[in-house]
Amino acid sequence: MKIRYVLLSLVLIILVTSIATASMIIPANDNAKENSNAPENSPVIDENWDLERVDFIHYVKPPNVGKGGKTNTCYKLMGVKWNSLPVSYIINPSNTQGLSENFITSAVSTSTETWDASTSSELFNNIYAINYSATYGIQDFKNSIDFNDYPDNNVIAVTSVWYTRVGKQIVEFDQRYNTRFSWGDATVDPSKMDLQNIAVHELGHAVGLDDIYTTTCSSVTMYGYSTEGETSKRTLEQPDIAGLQAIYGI
Ligand SMILES: [Ca+2]
Ligand SMILES: [Ca+2]
Ligand SMILES: [Zn+2]
Repeated sequence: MKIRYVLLSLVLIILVTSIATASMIIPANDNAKENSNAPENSPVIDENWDLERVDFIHYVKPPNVGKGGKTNTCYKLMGVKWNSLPVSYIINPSNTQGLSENFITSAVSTSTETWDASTSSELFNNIYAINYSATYGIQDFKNSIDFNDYPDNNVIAVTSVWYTRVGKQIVEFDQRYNTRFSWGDATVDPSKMDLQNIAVHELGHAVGLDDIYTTTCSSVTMYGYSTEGETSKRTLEQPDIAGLQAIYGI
């Protein structure tokens, strides 16, 4: 996977620390291994804060998706969590597709509250910030969400999560929605990539849930593939809720 090599190269350039550590957070996803097209997560180590970073790449569904497989849970935990709640976030609504600020902030905040509604923990701050210069991918302890080009036609969105090596506390997430896709409300226009649908999925990573690639689990929100017109991820399925509650309580 090209991305992985780029990020690994970065690691090599920035520091000469052990690659062994870097590889330890690649999820041992047996189901994903069944599919040669399955994405791999790319860890990058930040030396200054003793943080680790993992990128979740959300792909368009490939023509031949996996073989399916056995799973008991249909959810997977990253093994990291926020200790300091609620999580505040910043939305940069700037986009070249004519999407209104209100449409974007509404879709994203509805998505954060979808997770909140399934645990008694207040995960996401009800109040979000809007900042037209917020940018994805900068480790600054600001949780930034933006719309911009991601140089891969198959990548719908990416969420980066930073957490402490010791204690496994999430300290930051950033998200980018790839403007190579045409975003919108798929209940109005099924040719669009539904923003709320993808946002709920991506925000699952922001709170500590991993992707699921098993086709028998394809109805869950944390299933790792999507297509235009899909809106089923707007609502959580029982395994998504079980995963969330395993981390943050009922
Ligand atoms: Ca909330
Ligand atoms: Ca950031
Ligand atoms: Zn994902």
